[in-house]
Formats: sequence, C-alpha cells, structure tokens
Amino acid sequence: MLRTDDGQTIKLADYRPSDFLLHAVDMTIRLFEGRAEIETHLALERRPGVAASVPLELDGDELSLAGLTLDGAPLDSSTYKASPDGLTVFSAPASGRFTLTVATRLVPEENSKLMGLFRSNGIWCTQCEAEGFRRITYFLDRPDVLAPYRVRVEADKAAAPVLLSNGNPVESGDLPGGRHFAVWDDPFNKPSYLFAMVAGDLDAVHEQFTTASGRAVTLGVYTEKGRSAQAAYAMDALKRSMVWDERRFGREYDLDVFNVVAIADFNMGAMENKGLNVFNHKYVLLDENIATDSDYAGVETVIAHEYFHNWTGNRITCRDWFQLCLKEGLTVYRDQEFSADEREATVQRIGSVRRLKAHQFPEDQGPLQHPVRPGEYREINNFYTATVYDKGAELVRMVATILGRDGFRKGMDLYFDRHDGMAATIEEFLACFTDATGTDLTQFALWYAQAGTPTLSVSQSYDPEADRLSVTLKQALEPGAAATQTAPMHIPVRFGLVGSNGQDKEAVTTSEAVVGDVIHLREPETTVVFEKLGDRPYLSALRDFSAPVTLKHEQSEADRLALARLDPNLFNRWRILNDLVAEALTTASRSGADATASPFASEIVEAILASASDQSLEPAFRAQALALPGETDVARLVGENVDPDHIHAVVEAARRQIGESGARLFQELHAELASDGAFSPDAASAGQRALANSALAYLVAATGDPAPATRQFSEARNMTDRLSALSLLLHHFPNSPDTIAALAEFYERHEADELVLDKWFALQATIPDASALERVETLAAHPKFTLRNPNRVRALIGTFAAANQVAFHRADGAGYRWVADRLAEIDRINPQISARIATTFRAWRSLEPVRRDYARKVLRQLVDLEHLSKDLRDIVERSLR
Ligand code: B3K
Ligand code: ZN
Repeated sequence: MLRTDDGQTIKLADYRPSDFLLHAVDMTIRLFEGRAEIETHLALERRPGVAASVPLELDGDELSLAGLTLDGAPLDSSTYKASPDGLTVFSAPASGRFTLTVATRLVPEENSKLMGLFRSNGIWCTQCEAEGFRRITYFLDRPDVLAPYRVRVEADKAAAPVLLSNGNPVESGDLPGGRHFAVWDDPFNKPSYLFAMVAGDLDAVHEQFTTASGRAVTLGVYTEKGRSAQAAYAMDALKRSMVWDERRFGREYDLDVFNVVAIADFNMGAMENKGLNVFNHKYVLLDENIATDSDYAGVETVIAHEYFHNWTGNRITCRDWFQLCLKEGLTVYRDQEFSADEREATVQRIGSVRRLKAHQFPEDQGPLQHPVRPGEYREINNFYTATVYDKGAELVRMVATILGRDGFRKGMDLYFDRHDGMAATIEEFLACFTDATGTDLTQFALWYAQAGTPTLSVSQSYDPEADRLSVTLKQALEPGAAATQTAPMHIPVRFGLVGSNGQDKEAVTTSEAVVGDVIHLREPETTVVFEKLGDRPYLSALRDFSAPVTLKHEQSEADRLALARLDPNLFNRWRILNDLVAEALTTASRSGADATASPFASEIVEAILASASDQSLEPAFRAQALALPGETDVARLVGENVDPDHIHAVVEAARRQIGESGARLFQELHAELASDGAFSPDAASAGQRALANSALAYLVAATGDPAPATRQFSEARNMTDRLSALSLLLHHFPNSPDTIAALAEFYERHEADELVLDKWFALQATIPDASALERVETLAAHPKFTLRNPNRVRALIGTFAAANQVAFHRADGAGYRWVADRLAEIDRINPQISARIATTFRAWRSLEPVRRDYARKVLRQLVDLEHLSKDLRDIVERSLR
C-alpha cells in the first residue's frame, strides 16, 4: 500500500504573492559551544489590500521560539501561535511598517541534516537553499520575499577568529570574555535562501581583483587549517570566471569582497550565497598529488557556476521554486560556455552530452520524470535534478541556437536590465528574448512544460537526376512520457551536408524551415529539399546535439562510417561513432545474444582506432573516441528485460576486442604520452593523460598482464595516473598480492586526507567481482567510514549503487537489500542524502523479472517503514508509481 497522506503537494498553479512585505532584516547570531542564539528583527508591512484579519504566517522547521516582540513590546500569548513548523501572529498591524523581533535557540552540533546552521569539523556554517533558513529563524522563507540584510555574528575569539556573512564587512571588535563580533551588511535585496554565515578557525588565501569598471574587490578562499595552499587553483578559476563574465555577458561583480569557504560536510557541491559561497571542499582543495584531472575540471566548473549565479540567481532570482531552472539551467549553460572557452569546446560538449544521456535521459524516461519546470512537488530538494539543471541548460542552449549569438546576447542584456533586483519567471525570461529580437518563442516554451525525451526521426533520399536531397524530420514522444503535450515542439536541428572531400556543401533550399545551418522543426513532420549539390552529400544531423532528443537517423552504415571519419563538425564525428558503438553493444546485450562474442563489426573497430590514432585531433578528443558507453547507458538503450551481468560481459568483451585489435597502437600511445613528471593541470596536458590512460586500460584488458599498470602505479607522479593504474589493478586482478599491496600503499600514503580516502572507498565500491557486496559491507565497518559525512556516504554507498551494476543488481537481490538497509539508516541522519541515493533504483521496472521483483519488494519495504523522511518517501513512492 502506498501512503499518499504524507506531506502536502505544492502546485505552481496555486502561486500567490505573500501577504506581508519584508523591508529589511537585522540579525544577531551568538555562537557558543553547544548552542546558538539568534535574534532577528524583521521590518514588515501588510501588503496593501490584504485584510487586517489575515494573520502573519512565518515558516519554521524544528524551531523553538525563545522570544517575540512587536515594535519592542512583548506579545501576549493569545496573539500568536508558535510550533516547530511555524509562527502565526494574529495581531500584525493593519497597515504601516512594524518590527517583529524573533528569538530562537539552536543546537548546531545536533543538526545532522546539514540544512540551516550546523557544524562541520568545528566550523559553524549555514546552508539555506531551498528551505533551510526556516531552520534558523521563523521567516517568510520563500524566494520572492527579498530584503537587505545586516548580520552581526558573535563568537569566542579562539574558536572562531573568522566571522563571515553576506555582503561587505562594516564593523568588528572585541567583546568581554574572550569573545568578538563582526557586522556584515548586504545592500542587495535577496531571498532568505541566499543567506549565509560562517564562523571558525580558518586559513585563507586573498587576492585583489579589479572589475572592468574599476571596482576593487578582495577575493578570499577560506579553508580548514593548513590547507590554503590547495586553494590556489580555485582562486585562479575564480578570477578567470570573473573576467569571462565581464567579456561574454557584460556582468561585473558588485560587492567589495567575494568569499568562498570550503567545508568537509556538505550535502551538495556548493552554494551561491550572496558574496559568501560555501563549498564542499571537494570542489576547492586540490593539487596533483590528491586530485585527478577531472577533479580539476570539476573545481573550475563549480567555482564558475557559483560565481555566475551572482547574476543569474542572485541579482535576478526565482519567483518560486517551480522556476528553479531559471537560475540553474541558465547557470549550467553559462558554466558550460565558460568551460568551452577555457578548454577544448568540442571535448567539453561531448562531456556535457555524455552526462545528459547518462543522468538526464534515464530520469526523463523513468518514473521520476518531470518537466524542466515541474508543475508540482512534495519535497523541493528532490527537484535539484539532472532535468532541471542539465536539460534546463539544453533549453537555454536551444534559445541561443534559435536566436544566434548576437540575438541571444541582446535577450540576456534585456533580462539583466529588466529584472535586476527581482524574482522572475520562465515566461518573463523568454519574453526578454522575444522583445529583444522579435522572435516568437510561444511554441518553444512547451519544452519547459513537457516531460520525456522527444524522439527525432530523420531520413533522406537523394535524386541524382534532379540533384536534390529530400530530408524528412519527424517528432514524437515515447508512449511512456507524461501525456501533457498538447502540440508539437520547436526543435532546432543543426545540420551539415558533407561532401566526400570532408567539406560542407552550401545548403541551397527554398524551405522556410531552414535558417543558416539550422532546420527548425515545428510540425509533427517536415520535409526539406536541398538543391544544386553536385553529388550526393552525407547528411550530418543534430550537430553539437542542438536539441535534447533521441535521434533515430535512418542512414546506411557506410554513410555513418564516412561521417565518423570526415565530418568537419567534430562533435558529430564523435557522436556518430559513439552511436554505432552503443548500438552494437545494445544488440549484443539483448537477451538471447552471446555475451562473450566480440560485439563489433571490424569496420567499427577500425573507425575507433582511426580516430584514436589521428594525430590531427586533440588527444582529449581521441580519448573520447575510445571511451565506451557505460553499462547503465547500455541498460537504458536495451530498455526492457535488462540483465546487468550480461551487459557487463558484453562491455568487457568489447574492451578486449578493441584492446586486441589495437594492441600496437595502445602500446605506442601509452609509451609516447607517458607523463615526464612535470605536472600541469591545463586541458591539453589532461587530454594527453586521458589518452595515455585509456591506452593503458585497453592494453591491460587485452593482455591480462598487470605489469604496465603496476609499473605506472609505482612511478606515477600525479593522482590521475596513480588512480587510473590502481583502478585497473583492482578491476582486473582484485585478489593479486600486487594489487593488495598497491591498495594498502595508497591508503597509507593518503590516510590523513579525507578527499583521497573518498577515492579509496569509491574505487573499491566499483569492483564488480563476486566478493563485491562483502567488500562494501566490510568497508562500511571500516573505522574511517561514517554515515555522517555526505562525501563518504556517496563514495561508498552511492558509488556502489550507481556504478557497480553487477553487484548492486545481484540476481539474489542482496545488493538491493544492502543499499535499502543503508538508506533507512542514512535517512534518520540526513534525508537529502538518502533520497538522492535512492534514485539509483529508478530503472527497476526495466530489469528482467527476477531482479525486478526483488527491487520492487525492497522499495515496498522501504516505503512501509514508519519513520521515513518526506524526502525519501517522495522518491520511493514516485519510483513505485
Ligand atoms: N543552488 C545550489 C543547490 C542547492 C541545493 C538545495 N537542495 C548549488 C547550485 O546549483 O549552484
Ligand atoms: Zn546552481
């Protein structure tokens, strides 16, 4: 039985503005060991037109009221009602401004949900998005209530020499009893979810930045003691982000200081609080001995993302949480563009599309699907999804594709101009592009309301006599997609007509659907005719993945192989090759097929090796050509009756086949690109390491010889090479004495570093052998394991469920049971983390019957538990629907 009575459903259609206006917030936070005292003065006013009988209702969450006055006078207990979940004041004045002073007391040490005010390794810090501020004080805790904040923080000077909040520092000084204070003033109107306070004994690096218009800004990156040297790259990425946003979008920073604080216990990657970003230390701290190249790329991206929120999210925020993609999709788009400019654009785009397909497509095609702008939710924290973020970014990218670079910039300029200081909606965002360029986006707006991945079918025929190419495009939604679509969508399809010389032919057509290199599909079906081609071109469709669709292109294998070799659009070269590879793996993974046979036709292997050996291409691109789709990608493509053991065997066979066919090439590549010791984190160097490590992986898969991996492990001078080698040893030879010694050495070397220990846990969680479950059980009992640190939980349990398909999906259901038992434990500590990891069950319906039944049973048992959080219950119930 599914319980549906738990938690209210919030609906977009029910939105209405708050009954009270908030003019200013003045807070004092007094921190002590074991408690915090919060005093908040709210300058409020009844919204004109709201009846005097309407009470003032403030949100709360696990709060206790320690004092309440209205314009300085204590309130009679009959005039208000306080509970942990809210404070209702019946006697709020009928008109005019008044000050409500609310006192609350908290125990940050006991806050294991890491929402509101909590402590991480002794550091006091806050996390308020989405609804954490109501865990600090009673408040109009909604994103459309904006106010300037003045915050005074008091603490023991030794325990917390650093006292930070939003905005600019205005005053500080000593207090009796070894205590001190600091006052911060944030003049920019902001919603409560952007509030932040940090206090503790922190180290820092500081640098000066001058904005384009000459404003001097002091940048600070704060870390735990002794780690500030590892913040240098983050600081560099921050400065590059600031310059980029000025140049690309004309956006300057607006306060005198910009601070970033890195902490160890954090539910997410980072948080864009105004002037005071708080980060999971995983996205700040690194050097080559502790971090891989993808960690470097991650730090750069997240630093940029949070910084870019200063305009897209903070200066202009969301009217309500349904508009979350307004800030998140847009800011992901902006950080993707930044990375494209800072690194290699095609390789970045390949990475984004891989992520979209690996995370967003399965979400959009399963029980947790929802529109980019959902219409309802029970727990907003469950909507910080790949759909809101990554598909949301794809929608912004489509706007840019439809309008062109200049048109897009004009629309963005108007958006910044028109909505600065406001809480906006998707309609208002789109209207800026229409008003700035005259382009009607009414049909395009459907993308925000429609769940599910549309299918785009493309076919073509060439008439040599008339020298005409007819291209037919059709759109459809999978039958499973929520049936909210009322009309066809506007799908921009970037394309090219590639000649046999590898150059694009001119696209001569009278079709109005074609503008430049984009076909605008607005109907269920459109045919476009191209003329004066000279000879038959290869149709390169959906270049740069110009729309988030499932592409079904009827095209001969010969044409596809030709494009994989000579398409001038490098993204499509990769995509077309990757599709051929994925289709072969999918065919071999369907039940009935032989899982151990070589899955690829020789032409496909040749095409892969040709890309990998092409010296004219970037090494990072060549590494992408070698990277096979993941087992979960193949599972999604198989779609039904999924047997993860079978898929795993197919992917292994594929690796061997490529490894054996390319043995010589891989030997050469590994030798040629092996690092010479000097380390640089730049994209080109990282690309060389990626290609070298990919070559090593194929070598080991083909030969079964651990020697080159063992050698690389002991000689490696950076974490990328060391971890790649260790991963190969663990996956291919988990029980060999050399592997066991390497793993022990790795542990000893890095025992003191939490971030590297996470890698140690995660790597072992991915080993797919028969002892996998036993191994993670043992690791969960390791003294360094704790359910209280989200990174550690994600490293072991999250990785096991998401990245060890064989063991998580064990045919006897033991993997599901183990994860579900852990989820129940985590849920009592930190519901956001349990809910997030529970999404790994979402594809249960596509499994073969035995596993499907076990998974369903485990989910039902979870949902029947008595004290399940709203977060986890929401995910499990929707997964079962
Ligand atoms: N805005 C935060 C995410 C908050 C998640 C709340 N559950 C980080 C980001 O997207 O930049
Ligand atoms: Zn964000």
